[in-house]
Parts: sequence; structure tokens; C-alpha cells
Amino acid sequence: MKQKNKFETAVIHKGYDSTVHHDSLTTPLYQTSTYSFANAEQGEARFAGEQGGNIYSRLGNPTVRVLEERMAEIEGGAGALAFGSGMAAVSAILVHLTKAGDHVLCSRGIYGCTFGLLSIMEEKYGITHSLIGMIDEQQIEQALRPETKVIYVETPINPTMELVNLRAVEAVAQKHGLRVVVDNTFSSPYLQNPIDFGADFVLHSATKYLNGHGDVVGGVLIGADAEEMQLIRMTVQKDFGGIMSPFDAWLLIRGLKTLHVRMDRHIDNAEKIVEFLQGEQAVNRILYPFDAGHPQMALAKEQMRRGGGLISFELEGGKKQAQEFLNALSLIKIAVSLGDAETLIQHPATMTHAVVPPEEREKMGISDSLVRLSVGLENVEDLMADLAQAFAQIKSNLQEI
Ligand code: 3LM
Repeated sequence: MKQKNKFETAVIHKGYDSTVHHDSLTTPLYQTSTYSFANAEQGEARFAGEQGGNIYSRLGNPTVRVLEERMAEIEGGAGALAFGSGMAAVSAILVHLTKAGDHVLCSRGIYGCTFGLLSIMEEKYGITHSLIGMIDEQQIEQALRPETKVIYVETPINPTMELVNLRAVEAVAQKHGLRVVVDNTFSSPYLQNPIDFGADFVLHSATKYLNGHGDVVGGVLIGADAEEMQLIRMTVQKDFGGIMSPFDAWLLIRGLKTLHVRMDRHIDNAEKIVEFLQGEQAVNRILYPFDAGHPQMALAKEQMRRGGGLISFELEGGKKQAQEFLNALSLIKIAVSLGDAETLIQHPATMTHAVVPPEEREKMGISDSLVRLSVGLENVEDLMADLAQAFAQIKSNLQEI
């Protein structure tokens, strides 16, 4: 039997066979919307599912399929589907798993637009949700309702870096017959593979680390069951239609080849910046999973290979001081999104999580003084110099508080 390739090899080779693509070393871009059938009977057989082969790019595309196969492999799943955005992947799996009257149990924090989507589902279809901390089985079990069907979590949570105990989630899900979905965007498959912990589905905003170059908006859903993934392809994905374009898949295939190299550098830089921030008076709290000050560091080390490239921290003062700090930066760009080569900083309360009502934001732990740094691939000394000069600039303002 052929040995399964390791991560670093799979991100470069899995799912691509050059001999059936004119020996092209890199995956060709099949920029086509449709495919011609040899004859009418072939078209009929393909539509009837009696014969494999391409039909129409909303139902599958050879370039997109290479990405899907590669993603399934590196997340340890049995199948994957690529979508036009992370939110298209989130909405597809929630539509697949729920019907009117069901309840979704979520981690205490979730990305702002996921919260927005769940609010729409509640208002329009009576699919309710609740957000809770997920430290142990008892805590999760207590929050279940008779109509709970899905446990939907992020870990680490955007932007508070709180963790969900994946083993506890799985134990409760097993006991009560619930489906588990994990948004693994913050870790990337290089640091954490939730299917190994029993998750049914893993999803990514491919816009972030998977692509890594800030030039694609995309999403990927990976599932533990190949048949169910094929069912989703031919139902929710086909009929809601939120597919990924072949060109975006092509860019993602290129970006993904360096995921492991990029992640290690993001993390090397992040670890040095955490250390630097620890010496800063204006920083009240640092939120980084592998930092000794993180209340769940032990859990982080059980679930994640390293701490990741994102650091959130609370500054002295409130919204005004946080905005002043962002404005004082020069090399570091003020931008939402994450996982790019460029270091990005944003203010969750007024940006990524602005759609979440203030009282809900407070429950999630998102204060007005919280900022989120996506550490890039620049020279770390340059990044620390930019942070240091920004701290120096706001120092006089802070002394006035
Ligand atoms: C952000 N996040 O800056 P797309 N799941 C997680 C995410 O962080 C995101 C998505 C899903 C950010 C985007 S805010 C307008 C910019 C954990 C996106 C959604 O649909 O590909 O953006 O993924 O935190």
C-alpha cells in the first residue's frame, strides 16, 4: 500500500496527477463554466449520476477539485467542498444540518458575520442559538435543549483567543447524537485538526492563512464522511450556489504550498511580539494561547501544535485610546482579515464584531480596549520598532487619563 504523505508533502502534491494534464508541473486553471458532452446520451448519464465526468462548474471543476482533495487530506477528512467565501461555507453547513425549530449551541464567541447569520436564521426560520463557554462536559451538557442538533464552535475564538475543549464537545455530542462543526480558521490545518478530536465538519475562511497572500476571498468545508459531503455538493452547495471560482482555487493551490513555512514564521514572529508586549506598560492583558498567562494554556498545548499568528491585547484606556494606538502605527496596517504576509491590526468592537450588540460583545469578552494583531512575515525587529514608536506616541495621552 502506498504510504500516506506527510503534511508538508501533501500541501504540495495531493490530488494532482500531471500525467493527465499534459505533464504541466503546476495545476492548470480550468477557467470554464461548462463542459461539452460527446453526445446526448453521455449528458443524460452524467446528469443521472450513472457516469462520472464534468457537467457544469457549479457542480464541480477540475482546478477546484484539486484544492478540495488537498484540503480533505490535510484536515484528515474524507471529502471537502470549496466555497466563494468563508461565510458561504458557514451558511452551507448550517443549512445542511438544521431545520426550523432546531437549536445550535455555539462557543461563547463567534465571528461577527457568523453571529449575524445565526440571528437571521433565528428571525426568519426559528432556528435558535445560544453562546456558552465550553470548558468541560458538564458545562456543555447543561446548556443543551431538547431541540439542540448542532454544536458549532471556533477555537481559538475570534478575537478573544478563548479555547473550546474539543474532547469535551465530542463526548457530549456522542452521548446526545449531535453534529459538531469547528471553524478552524485561526489555527489552520497546520496547527490543529478537529476531525482527529471527533468533529464531523471543519471549515475555514480560506481568505486567511490557507491562501496567505490577501488576494482571495474563499471558504472550504471538510467532512469526515465522503457520502455526506457528496450529498452537500449535490444539494446545498449546488442549489444555494456559493461556489469558489476556478481562478481563486488556482491562487489557493499556489498559496497552500507554503502554508507550513509561512505558519512557522508567523508564529516565530508572534512569540517574540508576545514577549515584547509583556514589557509594555500600556498593555493590560495579552491573549495568546501558548502564553503562560493564558488561563487555558494547558488545553491549548493538548489541541494545538503551536500558538498561532494572532495576538489580541487590551490597552490602557478605552475605544479612543485603542483608536489612537492604531493610528500611531505606520508599518503595521489597519485592516480586518488575517493570515497575510502583511501585519494587520484591527479594533474588533468597531470592526469585525461591530454587528454584535454591545451587551453580547461584553459576554464574549470583547471590550472597547481590545485590539487584534495578525502578525505577518516581515522582519520582527521592524514590527517591534513600529509597535514601540506607537506606544511612545500614545504614552503622553495615557498619562492624562
Ligand atoms: C476577520 N474574519 O477579520 P470570509 N470564520 C472566521 C473568520 O475570522 C471569518 C470568517 C469565518 C474576518 C474577516 S471582517 C469583515 C473580515 C473565524 C472572517 C468568514 O467569508 O472568507 O470573510 O470568512 O476576522
